Amino acid sequence: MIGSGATVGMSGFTGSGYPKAVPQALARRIEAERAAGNPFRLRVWTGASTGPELDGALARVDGIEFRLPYNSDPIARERINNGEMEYLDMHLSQVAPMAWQGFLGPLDTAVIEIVGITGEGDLIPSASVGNNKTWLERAERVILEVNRWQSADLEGVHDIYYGTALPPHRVPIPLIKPTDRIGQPYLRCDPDKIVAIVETDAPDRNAPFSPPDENARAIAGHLMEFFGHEVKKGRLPASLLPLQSGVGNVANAVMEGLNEGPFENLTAFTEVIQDGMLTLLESGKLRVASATAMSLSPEAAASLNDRMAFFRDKLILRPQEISNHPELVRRLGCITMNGLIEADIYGNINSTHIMGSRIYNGIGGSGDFARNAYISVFVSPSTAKGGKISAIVPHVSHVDHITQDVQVIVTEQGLADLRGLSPKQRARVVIEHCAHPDYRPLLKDYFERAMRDSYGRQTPMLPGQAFAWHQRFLDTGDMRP
Ligand code: 0RQ
Repeated sequence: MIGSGATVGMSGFTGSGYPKAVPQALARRIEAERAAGNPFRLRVWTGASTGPELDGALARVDGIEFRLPYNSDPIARERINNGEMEYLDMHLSQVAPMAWQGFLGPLDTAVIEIVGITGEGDLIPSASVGNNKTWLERAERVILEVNRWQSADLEGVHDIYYGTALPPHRVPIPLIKPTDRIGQPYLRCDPDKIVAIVETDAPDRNAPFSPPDENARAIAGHLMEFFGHEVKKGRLPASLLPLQSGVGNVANAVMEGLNEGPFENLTAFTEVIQDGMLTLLESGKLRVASATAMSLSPEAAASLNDRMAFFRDKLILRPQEISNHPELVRRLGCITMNGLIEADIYGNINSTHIMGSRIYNGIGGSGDFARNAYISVFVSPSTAKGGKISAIVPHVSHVDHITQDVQVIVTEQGLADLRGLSPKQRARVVIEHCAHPDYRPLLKDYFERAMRDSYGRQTPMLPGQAFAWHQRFLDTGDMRP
């Protein structure tokens, strides 16, 4: 059912709801074919990152020729950075429309994890929705994995919207509040396309989060103070606005900070529900979380499974083209909070590439949310690798979010509010409030020399020196002189 060179659309988003059995069987087949002298590689599309049984298993046997739109598997990451796998890192809201527009080529087979099939033949989605609706519609044939491990109480949590169309037939999406349900709880699939059903009983494998350290707590503290100030100034309501929180340890810690903060009646219009958001739902501070996937530590996933009856009316899982829809993010006025690899003094953000060329994960949904946010916040410790790397640099080595899409940067050192500031004003605030003391004088020195010697004074830059810190790290393993 899946031949060499096939394009396979799999379910799965940030380690949840991905197929577990078929990808591993494919990996064994790939090894056997290769041993028999037959090269066998696939093009793999998903919602976002998956788990070791999918990306890990296929990458280990070098079975992926091309991958989109997001990856966080370490083996696949290594293959990509060695140049052995082509990787298209995309805005997650754009994957389904681009597949429909025909921009990505044909889709041969969909392999989708579900929780069950109703008597009417509808599919009960699993712990993530991602691009499943689109894969089921676009693929020539469908293989289903019915996973008994997922809670049967997931039924009813999902809201699958079937009203999207291609231009010139597109209409507004009738979602007014994050709590709105605008679709149906089930995925549809033409039964004639279903060529196999596989039963599994296997957990989603998500990495545990590290407990919030001092830096993460400091970042959360600065943000809580900022939100309080904005409420006082009348620029935010007391219940804030719909929150989006990105992936990663720091983003998770910010959620925990909100749990200790004064804000009540919160809502989330986000992409993934991490442990911290579950805690907020449990405490009642958060009323409802709309997303496309759960992304939980093993302990939180087990606890959610046990207590799904409590959580189910507080969770809504939607297709990622809806959870991340730029028009909805702009209209709802989301407060977006995402992690970064590095920021520069002007407020450009690199979320994806180490030293400009090695991919870490991908842009994910951060671009969908940041550009369209009411307030776009980026959070990070001010240094990485024990202080050998500054997260605040003269110039980012790769750009994911341009300065116009970034309003606030927070590190453990402080918060830079960049709204309404020109590039030179931004640089002074970022250096003063966000940079680590080890690097602050070096950044000031660079900026002053750029002010003096730069070709122009709008965004002062010394092209020959802007990447000197990155080069020094590559040469010596430390950005510091
Ligand atoms: O690597 O674990 O090997 O030490 O990057 O860094 O500080 O733990 O941060 O977990 O919050 O992730 C940008 C990667 C931050 C994430 C990123 C190294 C650091 C560590 C992780 P080690 P932290 P977080 C919606 C939003 C893009 C997608 C997105 C991300 C590792 O937030 O993937 O936002 N964002 N999606 O040591 C070298 C630097 C570094 C560095 C950090 N400057 N140089 N290494 N690291 N800064 C959700 C979805 O889209 C699914």
